[in-house]
Parts: sequence; structure tokens; C-alpha cells
Amino acid sequence: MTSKQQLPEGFLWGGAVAAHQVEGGWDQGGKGVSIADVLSGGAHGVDRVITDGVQAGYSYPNHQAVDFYSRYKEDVALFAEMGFKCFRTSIAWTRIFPNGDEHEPNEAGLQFYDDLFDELLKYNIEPVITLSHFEMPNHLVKAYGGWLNRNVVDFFVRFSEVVMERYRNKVKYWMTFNEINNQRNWQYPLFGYCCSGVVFTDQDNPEQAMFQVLHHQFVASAQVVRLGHNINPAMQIGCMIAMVPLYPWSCHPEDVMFVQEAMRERFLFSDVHMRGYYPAYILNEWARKGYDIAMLPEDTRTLREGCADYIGLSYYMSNAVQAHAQGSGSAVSGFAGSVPNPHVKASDWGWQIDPVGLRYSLATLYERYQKPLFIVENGFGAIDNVGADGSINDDYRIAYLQAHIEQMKLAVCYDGVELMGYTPWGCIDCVSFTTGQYSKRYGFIYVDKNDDGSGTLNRARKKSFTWYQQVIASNGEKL
Ligand code: BGP
Repeated sequence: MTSKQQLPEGFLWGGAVAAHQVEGGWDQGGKGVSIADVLSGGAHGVDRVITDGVQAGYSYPNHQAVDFYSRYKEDVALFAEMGFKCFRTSIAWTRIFPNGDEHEPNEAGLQFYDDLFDELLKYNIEPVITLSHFEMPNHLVKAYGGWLNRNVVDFFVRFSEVVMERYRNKVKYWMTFNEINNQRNWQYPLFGYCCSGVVFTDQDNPEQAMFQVLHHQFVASAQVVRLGHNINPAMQIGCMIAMVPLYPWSCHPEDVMFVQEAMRERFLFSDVHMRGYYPAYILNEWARKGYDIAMLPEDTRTLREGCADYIGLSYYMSNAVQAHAQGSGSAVSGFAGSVPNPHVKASDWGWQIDPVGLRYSLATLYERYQKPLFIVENGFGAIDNVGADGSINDDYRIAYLQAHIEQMKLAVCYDGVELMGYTPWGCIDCVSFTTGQYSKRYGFIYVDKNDDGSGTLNRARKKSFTWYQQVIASNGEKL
């Protein structure tokens, strides 16, 4: 057997965004109010506020975002110019079912995505579609209590069925829930809220509520995988996790065991999605804590029959953790026991830059499941400056991506990982999810829009645009 020297033919190079972070047009084309539409803007050090409906006195950056809703043709042409083979975005549930519980879908919303997918396919760009990326109809939160309510499973499956039927011949690659494991950090209201419409800290038993939500989402995901395969057996339907590998602070056995346990907080999600059952460690944890998770008798079978085809993952950083950290959880990214790693640098937002961690993550996940992986997010959030001549020299972004692609190639060519593609996050500047800012930018394409709402929304090519163009043209050989 010979080892591969290069990335495979047909490797899916592209870029990724999510509907609510780029589209805008929040009340156009019959769209309903989503939970992202009631999330205020933030600022450095100032959290976004979950407001009770759209209220005066708040700014809502997602309402306009970068106006992809009306400018998508211009943007898709730029993606094509870079040579994209695929483009990852999500379908806003509220464009299709404005309230979430209607019987009939909104035709204008369906038509928008028909037009977008046609535009992509015109350039041979494969759409890669996330069904739930941090948004859901606000009505389902107000009237049903979000994903804590089992009825939401049926509403989501209905939404998924409608779009999978409609785009059966246009979309081959799907993912169910974006970064579903973020909810494991239920102490942070924004994470639970964006993934499920539930603020766990408001619940009597927050952690049990979180597991109940997850059970509903696991079942919904499995139902959608089964459904999609029936609609078109060629569909590839993945799960999606935020992969933050944890390193033991020291070789002290307690630090090592701490990591082993903490990593289960990530692997639980891939285990259930890829194997179709709850692993013993989580059943034991529930028993230990006296948690009672409501399940229907048919759920066991549904989970087994709806294993995902691949794992989509985001990778931005790694974290070092210590079993007995002082002030645990506050040091770096809020993960329990997390401490600054002296061997890596961090971004201005404290995200620890660790390209080797990407290879480590890919090899670990592949060895665990032997299923294809897809890096559907990776990137460097930074403040970009526009030069007097209009140029944007984002060498720091190029350096970050270059180093990560190198490690990605090692994972494929040396470790033998089966990798479907690579879609850097925020290929066009968009609203940052955690901060609600425009100024935390990831794009190859600059959008003239500022945190105070000013700006022309004009697009411009950054230095990384031409760099990425040659990376794709050489299938990752010219970095
Ligand atoms: C991931 C999300 C994205 C995205 C990205 C960058 O967690 O899936 O939606 O926004 O992180 O995060 P941020 O925009 O907060 O920098």
C-alpha cells in the first residue's frame, strides 16, 4: 500500500457561513422572526443580550447582516473567482416556516434558496447545507419552550423534509445541528439559547434540561438522516461538532484522567451520532446524578437507524486543562480547568492558535469512527485595516490558514484520514456570533460595514483572496 502524497481529486475546497450571519432581509420574503433576530449587538467585553422580541433601544446586527439576501449573486461570483468547489451555508428555518408550526411552507422562502442553489450550481459549486445553525423560529421558543418540548422534534423534521424534498437534486451534502456540543457548556446562556432556544441557567435543573434537549435533537437528527436517505440515497448527511481538543496540563495521572473525562463532553455527541446509542459513561453519569431523561420506546431504534454519514467539525483552537486548576473555567475559553498553554499563542479574543491540534483532532476522530470527516469551519477572527490604496493585507490570516492546511495535509497524507473538504469560516466577512460585531472579521472578502452600523456594504478582495485562489487551484500544493 502506498501512502498518499497529495489531497484527493475532488477535495471540496470552499468557504462557510450561516444564514443569519450573512443574509439580513430579516423581515423580507415572508420570513418570520428567528431567535437570532432578537439577539442584540455586542461589543468587546460586552455580551449580546437575548431580548424579549424586537425592542426599541437595541441594535440588531443580524437584521441586515451583510445583505447576502439581495447581493448573493455578486458574492457567489467572487466565490467562483476564488475557485470554490463548495459553499457551506444554512437554511433559515423562518424563511420556510415563519413560525415553525404552520402546515404549509412559505413559497417565497423556498424560492430564495432555489435561486441561491441554482446560482452556485451554475459555477459548479456544491451547496453544503446546515439545517440548524444557531437559529429557530422565535415563536417556537415563546409558545413551546424551544427544544425542551418534544413537539419541536416533529416541527424540525417537517421543515427538514420539506427542504430535502425540494432540493433533492440540488443539494447532496447536509448537516443537522451546528456545533451541537456547545450546549454542554450550559453555564453560558448564549450557547444553550442559540442551539435550542433554552436558557439553561433559568431551569430548575439546568444540566438535566440540557440532556433532555440533546435527546430531542439526537432523535431529530437521526430521523432526518433516515428521511434524507429515503428521499435521495445519494445524500450525505453529517453531524457537526465544535472540536476543541484538550491537552493535559501535565503528565500527572490526575490531569490525564481529567482530560479523558472532559473529552467525553465532546465525544458524547459524535458517539451518539455515529454509533447510534448512548455510551455507558453517560448512562452512568445520569444514574450518578439521578437524572431522568424522557425517551419514547421507539427512540432507541431511531437512533440506531439514523447514524450520520460523516462528521463535520469546526476547529479554531485547543485548550490545556488542569485537574485542580485555580479559578477553573475562567482562565481561557471558559472550559472547566482551562489554563493558558505556554506553547501556543492566542488571538485577540483569547482563542489559542494551535495548528497541530487540528491534525491531532482529525486523527483522533478518524481512529475512533473510521468515517469521513469534513472541516466545515476554521479561521482567524481579526480586526482588518484598509490601506489608503484600498488594499487589505491580512498576512496574519494567511499565516493561520497556511499552518492549519499544512497540518490538515499531514492528517490526510501521513495519518490516512479520510477528509471530504475544507471550508474556512466566514469566507466573506459577516456578523460574529459570540460578539455580535462586524469588526471581528474572518473573510477573504471584505465587507465595508462597521460596528456602529455605518458602511456601504461594498465588497473588496483581501490579500488572502488571491492566496486562497492559488491554494485551491493547486489542490493545496501552493501554500
Ligand atoms: C462557530 C460558529 C459560527 C461562527 C464561528 C466564529 O462557533 O459555528 O457561527 O460565528 O464560531 O465565532 P465568532 O463569530 O464568535 O468569532
